[in-house]
Amino acid sequence: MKLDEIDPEVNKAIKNEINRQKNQLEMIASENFASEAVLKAQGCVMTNKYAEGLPGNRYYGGCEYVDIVEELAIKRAKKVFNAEHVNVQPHSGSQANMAAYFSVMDEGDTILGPKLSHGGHLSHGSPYSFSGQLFNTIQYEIDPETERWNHDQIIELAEENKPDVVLTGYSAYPREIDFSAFKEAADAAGAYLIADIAHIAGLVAAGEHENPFPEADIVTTTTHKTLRGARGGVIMSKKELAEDVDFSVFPWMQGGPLMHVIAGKAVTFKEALTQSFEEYQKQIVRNAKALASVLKENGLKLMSGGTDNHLILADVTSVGRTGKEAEDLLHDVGITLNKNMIPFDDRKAEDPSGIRIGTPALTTRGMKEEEMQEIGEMIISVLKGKESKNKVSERVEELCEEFPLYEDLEW
Ligand code: DSN
Repeated sequence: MKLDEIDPEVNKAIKNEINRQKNQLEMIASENFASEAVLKAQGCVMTNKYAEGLPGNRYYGGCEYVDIVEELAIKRAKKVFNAEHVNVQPHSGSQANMAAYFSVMDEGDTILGPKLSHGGHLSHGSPYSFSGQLFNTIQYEIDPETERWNHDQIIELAEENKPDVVLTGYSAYPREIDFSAFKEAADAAGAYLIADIAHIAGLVAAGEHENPFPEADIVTTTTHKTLRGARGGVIMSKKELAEDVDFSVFPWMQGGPLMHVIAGKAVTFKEALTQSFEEYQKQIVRNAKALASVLKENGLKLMSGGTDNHLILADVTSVGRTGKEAEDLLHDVGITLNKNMIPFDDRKAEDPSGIRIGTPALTTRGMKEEEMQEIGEMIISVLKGKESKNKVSERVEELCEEFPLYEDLEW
């Protein structure tokens, strides 16, 4: 029985989503296109299996094959990130962060983390998430002069407030993270250092960004952003925290792990260990730098003046637009990205001053600096209202045809 016969409405929405992904320029910095091998593993019968516990020590029978994939995922992730301990069961990045906090803190303890509007994530202590409700939070901010982290100021905040955890790792920070400076802040407070590398995990895996180990005690990540794999979370730690980490994931926070997703994660880590993955990550950064140059040359104000990683944060009020207007205008021509707060934004999250632009997904399609130059010019012409929308849309379509996606995907 085929899905289109059982549920034509769902099948049609999936088909339309496949076409949307194929026919638009995907520039959301946290999105990517998983390989067909990852999609196949993630869509498999392991979804049917309960496997509470850990490989070799489960609360259910019949775990012999899911044990194999979870052991492979753990072994490969250890190699990719040079980690002493890995738990691949968190369902998402936020859940990996929750487990990380409860591995080393109790309710009411203190996190020193980045402010949401300065590049942090909801789960880094924002009052809108569990992290800001269950824990006491102190939020650090970008330096208004350099538009980068001011490490002296963060160390001072740590000394004054003595947090239990210092959190580094961001959703909208275009610069390299200096993990040793954050380790200094953690040491100043006698705190644990947690690094959330969800955005830069692929770069770290390929050696294109410094590895948070050994400075960090715990490292969390998702597996679907620059890492380009199955959608989910992972938590890693030094070996002395292994038992606390595992207990915080199960039974404390989650029940049965998603074994089909863990199969997808195992394939993700195998791909991340290849030479072509390393080259791919290098190209992501080259593309982001090329795109940043053309946007900047054409008058767009970029946070910190550029990028070291896969993303760019641009203040579109510098070309007379709001973030929402920019997102909508670009969406209309087939360029997908997201509006984003910029540090010290005087506008609201619903319609902020910025947009966030990423290169991981376009790089997966095989695009290089030449295409970034052209796409940067297209973005500028749309924002400045220079070029007809139809002309830009036509070029978006051509580029999608020149750099095809999921050619062998059967649906
Ligand atoms: N929501 C993700 C992002 O877009 O950056 C972070 O989890």
